[in-house]
Amino acid sequence: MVSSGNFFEAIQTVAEARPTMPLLELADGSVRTYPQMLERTAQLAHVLQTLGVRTGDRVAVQVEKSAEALFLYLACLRAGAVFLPLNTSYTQHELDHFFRDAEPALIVCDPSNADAIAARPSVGLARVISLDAAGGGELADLADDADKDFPTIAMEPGDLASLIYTSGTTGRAKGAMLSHRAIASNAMTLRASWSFSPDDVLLHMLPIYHVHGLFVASNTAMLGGGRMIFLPKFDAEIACASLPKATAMMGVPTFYTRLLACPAFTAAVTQHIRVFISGSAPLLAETFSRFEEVTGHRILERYGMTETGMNTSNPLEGVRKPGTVGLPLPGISVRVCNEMGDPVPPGEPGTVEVMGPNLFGGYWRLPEKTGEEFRADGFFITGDIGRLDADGYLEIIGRAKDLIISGGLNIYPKEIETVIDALKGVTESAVIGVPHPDFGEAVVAVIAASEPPDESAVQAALREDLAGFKLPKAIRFVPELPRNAMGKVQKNVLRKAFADLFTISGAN
Ligand code: MLC
Ligand code: AMP
Repeated sequence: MVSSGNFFEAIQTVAEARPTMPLLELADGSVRTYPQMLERTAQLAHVLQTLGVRTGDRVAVQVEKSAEALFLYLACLRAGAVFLPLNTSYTQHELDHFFRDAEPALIVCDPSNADAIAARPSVGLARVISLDAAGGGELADLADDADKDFPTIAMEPGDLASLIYTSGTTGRAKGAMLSHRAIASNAMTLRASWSFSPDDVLLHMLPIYHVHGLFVASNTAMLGGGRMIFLPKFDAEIACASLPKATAMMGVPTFYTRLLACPAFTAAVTQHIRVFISGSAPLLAETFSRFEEVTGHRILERYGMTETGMNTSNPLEGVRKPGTVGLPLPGISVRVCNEMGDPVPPGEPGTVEVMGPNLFGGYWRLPEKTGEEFRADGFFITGDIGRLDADGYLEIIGRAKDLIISGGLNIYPKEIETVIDALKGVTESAVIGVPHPDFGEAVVAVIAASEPPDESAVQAALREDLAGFKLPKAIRFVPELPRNAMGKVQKNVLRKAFADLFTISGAN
């Protein structure tokens, strides 16, 4: 019985009804059962309390994916703490902002980074503790000695469960405040819409530091009472070997294009799969068609974002339209509006706006920014440009925000431009996304320079400050950047000029 607003209680209820069932099957073949999850999250929750983490305190976590890492997320919910996951490729420089802004009480990181992180002034009063890729380390050692029972902390539905940073157009990441209600409602909606049940085995190869792998995949599978083949990262050959044991897979479009390019990927390996789900970036209609030709499966595409969880989905039963992200999920309102916030007729493009119990509670300590992103009637302005067809299916056709999505990871050009512009000899730069056969979009830096620096010097400067996935896949030097009459850099002109930089033929 769910007795408070704590989302963990919903998972606990499922787990208690499955006293012997496996929850995770790991890369080494070992299994973690639902009861083991309950015991381990209890132990970890005790450790959190012992380390001084109180209700509402942030726990920042930058660790490799493992069963223990998933259990740490659940333990944070259980203990009423706020889970703050961080991409494992963030540099120390990037981490400073998260630590300063979120002021975590505890930072959990890989042992190889622990000393360096503890020495950062940005850490403030936070305690730093290690957890390694194998699920060992100081945190695990402390947990081993802790009690295996823990009374889950009662929470209000509106209380903060997780703080997930999403980059901003200004170059500063903003923390999206996600309540227990938002996470719970989205997980329950997805479980029901995609019919996740105890019979399901989800092939889970996504990172768990983002909404997709954490809330969409893990929460939905756990609420369904099924199990996950829980692997550290995506690898097409390993996916092909694992698919015959699975019933469902979730991934970003790059997973699907890489599968199609893998010789071991055939219809036979997919025959027990009931649904392939794609999201986080546009799935090209040609990938959808190729996938159907090879396997007979029509990939189910859905659409969401960190601030909202999932908003729309193509139906499990019924027509899945390629090139669309489907229909609004139950309980969620989706509209397409002009700049004034007035809905436009079907077929016309506009900004996608959403409202529902899935919405975040605003940006951490940024009330003004939060206010700018909401309409007076409570709809959230996503920054995506879309259009609704006559049947109510949503098509995402562009973005109003200056954002690149590469392999499902968001990259804000401003962050990269700031580093490049500071380099000697550089007049200014424009960072754009261009089509790429593997990543969907690739980062390209266009640099106007009086004395162009070496490409390697540009890359080295970027690597010093920024995570590897943000680095340009190509750099081009130009005499000057194109500008419109208002003096604004015309990134659309640059995108057109460099559209064929990475040949699209041969994709898939
Ligand atoms: C890694 N690299 C990338 C990259 N991932 N470059 C551009 N875009 C990416 N996405 C770079 C690394 O920096 C490194 O460069 C090199 O590629 C090899 O790194 P790797 O870790 O071995 O890469 P690989 O395993 O191939 O990873 C690619 C990937 C991964 C697509 C499998 O990025 C991935 O799992 N993406 C999923 C992201 C995700 O979960 N998104 C959901 C966000 S939530 P170098 O130079 O250092 O060698 C969201 C909401 C929603 O958007 O709707 O779901
Ligand atoms: P994030 O901030 O990482 O949560 O990324 C959210 C953004 O990813 C959305 O605002 C969209 O721009 C994009 N996105 C997610 N799913 C899809 C999809 N199926 N098709 C197109 N774009 C998507």
